[in-house]
Amino acid sequence: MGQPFNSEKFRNSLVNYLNHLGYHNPTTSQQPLWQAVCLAIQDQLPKTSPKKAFASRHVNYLSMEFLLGRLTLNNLQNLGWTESIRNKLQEYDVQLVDLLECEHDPALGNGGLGRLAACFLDSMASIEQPATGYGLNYQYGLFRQSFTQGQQTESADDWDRDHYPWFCQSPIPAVEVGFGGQVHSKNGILQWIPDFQVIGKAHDIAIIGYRNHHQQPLRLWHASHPHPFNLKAFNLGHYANAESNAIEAEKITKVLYPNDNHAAGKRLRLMQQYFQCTCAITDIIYHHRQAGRPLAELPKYEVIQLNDTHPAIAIVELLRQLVDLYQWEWADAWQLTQQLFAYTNHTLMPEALECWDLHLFKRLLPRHYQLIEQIDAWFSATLKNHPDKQHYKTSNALLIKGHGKIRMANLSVIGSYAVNGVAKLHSRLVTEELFPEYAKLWPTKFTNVTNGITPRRWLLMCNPKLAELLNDTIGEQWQHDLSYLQSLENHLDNASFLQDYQDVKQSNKNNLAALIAQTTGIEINPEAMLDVQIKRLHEYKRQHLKLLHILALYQQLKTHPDPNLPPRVFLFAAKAAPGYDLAKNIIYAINQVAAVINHDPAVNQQLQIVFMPDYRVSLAEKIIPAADLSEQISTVGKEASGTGNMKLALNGALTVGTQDGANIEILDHVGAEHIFIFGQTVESARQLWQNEYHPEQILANNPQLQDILTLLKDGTFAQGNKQAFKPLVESLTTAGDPYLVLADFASYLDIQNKIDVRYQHPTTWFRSAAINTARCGIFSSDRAIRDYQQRIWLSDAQRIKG
Ligand code: B1N
Repeated sequence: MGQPFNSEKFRNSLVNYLNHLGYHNPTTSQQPLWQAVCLAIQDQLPKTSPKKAFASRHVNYLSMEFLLGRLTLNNLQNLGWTESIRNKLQEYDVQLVDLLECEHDPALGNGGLGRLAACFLDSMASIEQPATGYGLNYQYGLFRQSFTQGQQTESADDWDRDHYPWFCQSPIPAVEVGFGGQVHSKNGILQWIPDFQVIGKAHDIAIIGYRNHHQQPLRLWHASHPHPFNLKAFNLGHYANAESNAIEAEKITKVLYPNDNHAAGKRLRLMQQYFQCTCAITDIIYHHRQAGRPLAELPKYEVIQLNDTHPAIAIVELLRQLVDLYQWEWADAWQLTQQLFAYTNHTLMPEALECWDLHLFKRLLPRHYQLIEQIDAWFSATLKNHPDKQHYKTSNALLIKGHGKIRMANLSVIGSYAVNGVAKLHSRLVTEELFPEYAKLWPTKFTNVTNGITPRRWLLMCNPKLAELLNDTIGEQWQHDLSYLQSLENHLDNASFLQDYQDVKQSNKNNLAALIAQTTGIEINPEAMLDVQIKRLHEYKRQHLKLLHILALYQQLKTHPDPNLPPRVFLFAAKAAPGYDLAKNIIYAINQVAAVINHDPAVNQQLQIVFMPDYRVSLAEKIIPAADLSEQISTVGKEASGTGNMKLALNGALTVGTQDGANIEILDHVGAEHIFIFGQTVESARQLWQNEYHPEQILANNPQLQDILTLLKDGTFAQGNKQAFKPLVESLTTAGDPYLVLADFASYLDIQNKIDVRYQHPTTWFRSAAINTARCGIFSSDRAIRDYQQRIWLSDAQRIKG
């Protein structure tokens, strides 16, 4: 049920807001009109949600990233007001679709991890799991990307947070956050006197549940300085110091670090983390006490879910507040802390596992450093009677003084009562490879919760034609419970349903073709197979393996034209971290190859390549409904889960993928006939890594591969410049490439040939596509949240181990 919409009230608010913004009629320029419409919608939202009896504790979801994407249509849809607003605007000759384009994506995240947090907020509000999201209100989100002669150029993503209309009033007290300074002992009591203070102010966005009159906050903190500058320092004559502290405060929430699966190790990042954690912990304790509850009952009512280790300092901050501010005994405080936190691990990649430099940490957070030493000592003490004590200590301590490091993953495991990975394979590797000793010490701590995606944004909203076909075929129940998609199985032999399904896909492809023409100038063949790889650019995701496939086809068509090869459009969209040179070289190579192939009449009827710039949520929403083939070709064991794979499969793209992350579970659900799996297994890859991987031998035995690499080396795609793609080519062959690209090359080409054959039979292809939709209901984030409830968030007695 949607909420009642008051058309008269909406009209009045709209006119008021426009007047306020200095405009006098609704047909005014689109940007202020969009703002006024959103504000007028907000006016009708109830200020509080009805109280209900809840099955599990209140969840505090701590994440450095929330990749929300545009909220306007999402909110309208969840409220059930889309049609009312569309009609109302038409009275003024304004089209809702045009207005929606005014919203810049709030891009406060890098990729999968941040987007997962946003899907979880939607699901928690929709299934009424009480929750607050805690994050940072960055002034600049993930950089915007454009291409200059094929090379990535970055620019600042100013999303104009000060005028974003979906922020709402939050009557939350500001928080003081200290940095630096010293710890003094006064009458036996330790006192941390920070060097400087920063003020955290809460900015709330209401997360609106799906048609349930329910909403709850995403609380984003904004850092500012308490005074124009540090008056004390100023009065003492330390002018430069006073000024620099003030500037530093503003810097904390200036910009999102643009790294995905990589820890930068920078001081400012540590400041961001601590700032966020202190604001969140202070707020959680404040509300708990406001409700008249004793601190000791925190774990009875609250749980704190850590979205990877980025907010792990919250563990130490809670301990500090209990010991220093509330004068708890250390042991009691530590016991309570361990009952409150749960940690989700999202990566096994060594370069993404955060380790803080001990000296940096100690200078910025001297009191927290002492507490970490105490936690470390506590951990050693728990091993007192362990037969393998020494080994356990050295491989699992959170402080490694010899290397001057603090390991945040170790802190997270030790400080939490539950630890989960994000897909079955990943969770297995978390216990077998990342934390084998902890898993032996505390076997019940570890569990799996496979990721999910919200079907509201990733089907209902982004693919309205498919949603309508589903409504007509199986009714609307799937919108509330995605497992109802199973009932599509009854229609798979119905030729007219399959034709409609195919027509929906074609219509989505036509729309995307128009957008591609508009943004890149490339006229794609909308009838061709649309083969998409859309995700962050990273060697482990292997966009360069896709490039090798394209070059193989190019080479083949140049030497042996084959009119039977079905035409394909290869669509890439990906941002590379600004400091990741090899990733940028891969982007450059794809763009250069595209420029040549798209203009070569010998091949461009069958091969077209498009690299759409500035991949973001709102672009994904346009690509996913149109895709035929979903590339999920990461090196096995490296992609913790993936969530793009789920979005594409749900929208009827067939997957070509390795046995990695959640691909394996997609395979389990859709069945081997309806997915294309290739490449190494975790076990065979493990052997290659151990001793046997020699890419130069693979190359020596494969003339086709030699020809392809020659094309990249002889200047064919770079106006004669033989060095243009040197970093890329060298990564494939020298020093035994850890991403095993050449090891999977032959089997990748092989499976791609099978895909070409299958695509030539549209009835079988689209039947498989519809089967993917029917069988992917399990990947709803509503299901994931229910798994969290049962396996992690319920009280200890009620928990079901996954
Ligand atoms: O988290 C997603 C998974 O689906 C992906 O497989 C995984 O790669 C992704 C440091 C990360 N893991 N780690 C990060 C992001 C930012 C950063 O600064 C690491 N992202 C993932 C959701 O589970």
